[in-house]
Amino acid sequence: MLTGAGVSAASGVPTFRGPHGLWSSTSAQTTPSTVEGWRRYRATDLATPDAFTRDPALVWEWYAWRRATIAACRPNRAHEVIAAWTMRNPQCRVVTQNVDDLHVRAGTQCLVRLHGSLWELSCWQRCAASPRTWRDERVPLPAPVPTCPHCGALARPAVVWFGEPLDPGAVEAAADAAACDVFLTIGTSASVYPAASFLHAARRHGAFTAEINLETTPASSMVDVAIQGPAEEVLDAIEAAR
Ligand code: BJW
Repeated sequence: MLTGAGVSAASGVPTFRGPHGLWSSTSAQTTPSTVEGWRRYRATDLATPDAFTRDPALVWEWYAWRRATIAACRPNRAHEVIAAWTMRNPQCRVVTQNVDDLHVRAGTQCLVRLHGSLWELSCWQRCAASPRTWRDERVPLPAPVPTCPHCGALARPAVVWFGEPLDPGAVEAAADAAACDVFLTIGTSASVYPAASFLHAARRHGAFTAEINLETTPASSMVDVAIQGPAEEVLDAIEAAR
């Protein structure tokens, strides 16, 4: 299955797109310590290597705010049901675009994290002395911008920004997971690639496909069954019916 920000919405983690998403409006004019404040910014102001080059402090402020928000969140029923499926069935694999760790905290097995983790950092200069990524769960982080403990250069969040390649191992594991009999796409706008392409791959493989989402997405017309509803309720009902 492929999951996106909608799976964490009921936990209080803001989605990116949609009416309540982080990138849904440019009109709010409050300080960026609230969702409304951050809505002034576009994806290209915050989630690209160019944005980080231009203003690392702004980008880090956004990530520090998201880390603080997410640290206060707990996995919801959608995470719990998905985790239970992976515990019961080792063939059930979860490919997530989410960087929030809530699938991990729910106990999900066989998890592929396509876009990295908000709780990991890497050296912006990719210095030879530092590991590829390292864990840093401090909330708040040292202001304004954390540095590489090995070379003193800027550290960056170990997430995948627009225009950056995904980890080849994660892409391979996701492609492997898409070679399945049943493929679910849950709580994702299905608008970001290559993540969205795994549904196409599953269809080519002959999988039965289903979507669970509050709204219609580009995936809705492609799947065998599109269920419109909140993931935490739909998954709970499916689990209760077993
Ligand atoms: C609920 C709900 C509830 C709410 N229940 N549902 C092919 C075609 C076109 C473009 C491209 C292409 N291939 C590559 C591109 C370019 C680009 C791309 O996809 N652009 C599109 C936007 C057009 N892709 C890339 O740049 C990727 N890199 C790449 O391809 O590199 C190639 C390369 C090769 C070699 C050298 C160099 C480069 C990288 C993409 C990285 C995406 N990064 C982000 C930020 C991650 C870090 C962070 O979080 O800060 O990932 S962007 C953002 O979008 C984040 C998400 O993981 C991702 C997907 O969002 P998601 O999860 O779908 O959330 P939303 O908000 O969009 O949707 C939420 C949904 O939930 C909605 O539908 C709601 O209705 C629903 N919902 N509540 C059920 N309770």
